[in-house]
Amino acid sequence: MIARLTEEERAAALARLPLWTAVADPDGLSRRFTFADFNAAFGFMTRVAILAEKADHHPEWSNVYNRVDIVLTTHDAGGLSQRDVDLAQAIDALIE
Ligand code: HBI
Repeated sequence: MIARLTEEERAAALARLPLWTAVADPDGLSRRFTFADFNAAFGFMTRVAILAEKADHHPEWSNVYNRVDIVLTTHDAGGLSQRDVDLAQAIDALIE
């Protein structure tokens, strides 16, 4: 059973994820990615999809042309869990 992060754990996680924003409903993390064009955006989504499958943890996301909005929340925990933090860090590593 995966647990929601405590307030202290959330604060520590957010400090390490400065490009992500805490959101409510769902309780999670959000980040907007903007690329040169659709092709680049979709290529990014493909790489995130591979990460998500490997982690068995999947984003809630939308794509409009060169923009990808990602929300990470853990359905099994009913909110923000360590799996979201881990996936956010892995996604950030794709971009750096
Ligand atoms: N992805 N975001 C998210 N939250 C989950 O709870 C989740 C998931 N991907 C797969 C998954 N859970 C499986 O563990 C369950 O569907 C069995």
